[in-house]
Amino acid sequence: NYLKLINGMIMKIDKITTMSYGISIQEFDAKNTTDIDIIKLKEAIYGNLIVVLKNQFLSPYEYVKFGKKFGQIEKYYEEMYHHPEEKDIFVSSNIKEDDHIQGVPRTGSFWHSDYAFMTTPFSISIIYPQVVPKLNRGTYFIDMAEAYEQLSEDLRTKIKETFCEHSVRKYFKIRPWDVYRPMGDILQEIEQRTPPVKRPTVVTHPISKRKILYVSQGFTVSIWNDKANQLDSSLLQVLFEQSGQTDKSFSHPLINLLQIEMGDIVLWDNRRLIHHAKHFDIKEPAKSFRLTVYDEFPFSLEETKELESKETENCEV
Ligand code: 7UC
Ligand code: FE
Repeated sequence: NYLKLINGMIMKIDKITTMSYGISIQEFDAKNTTDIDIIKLKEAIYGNLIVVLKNQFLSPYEYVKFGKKFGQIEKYYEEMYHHPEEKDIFVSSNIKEDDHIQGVPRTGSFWHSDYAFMTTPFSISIIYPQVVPKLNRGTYFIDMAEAYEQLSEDLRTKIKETFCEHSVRKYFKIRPWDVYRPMGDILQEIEQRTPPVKRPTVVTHPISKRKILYVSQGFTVSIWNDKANQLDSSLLQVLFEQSGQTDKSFSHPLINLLQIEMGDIVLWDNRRLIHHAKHFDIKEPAKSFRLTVYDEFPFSLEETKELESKETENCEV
């Protein structure tokens, strides 16, 4: 519990005591931020993994304006998730308004990091709950840098110089206009628009320099050695188990639950954390606005090296 003065703004910063990481900030105004505030907030995200800004009441427009200060906003590639006015906002909702649902219900109810199936996953994810369920509020998180650290020496050696493939295919949501379309056509469309991407099984965070076990049950579909031979899927299964992703009771020591309440804006390090939305079968109204941002850093240090070696290749020609 301490007070910090940033450019005249007084903020009360607390550790989130129900989790093993994360901070919450009181008396901060997301409508009136300075460049220094944003730099400090970004440092806080990379250092604490999760930052919750309390008591924020922003319009969709103001929320987007706030999000843009963290970097380049990327709107979701599927438009059925878009907010009707602010297309940059991804809407997760199960609430019928004027006879239709805005956005998509029950999103992210599986272990994943946002856009892990795309060439460049987002750096920072931001969520702003609009309707908070009374009972099942919150999101589960796993710190995949910690998960890497806790692997046995043997496993760490086994996954050295391996790659994983990530795809959205298991969790692609059928759109209203897909009704009556043959399944094969839909599957083909998914593979064409979002072909699986391959990246090292262990990636290094460009700022914190921590090694991250980059696998998630939702999106990681296969594991390969450096000679492009596919390895037995049991290896991937062990990585899911060791990192806590197969624990259906969510009591694995690596799993942390973030509780949310109205007025919270939650920002997290999407390179390092995987998350799992907490939705239940009981039909409780829930609605949340998400923004996703690219910061000024490459996705990983491995990616930087890859780019550098490509550049030297080009020079040699
Ligand atoms: O509907 C969903 O759960 C969305 C998911 C497939 N993708 C979220 C993302 O940003 O990767
Ligand atoms: Fe998500």
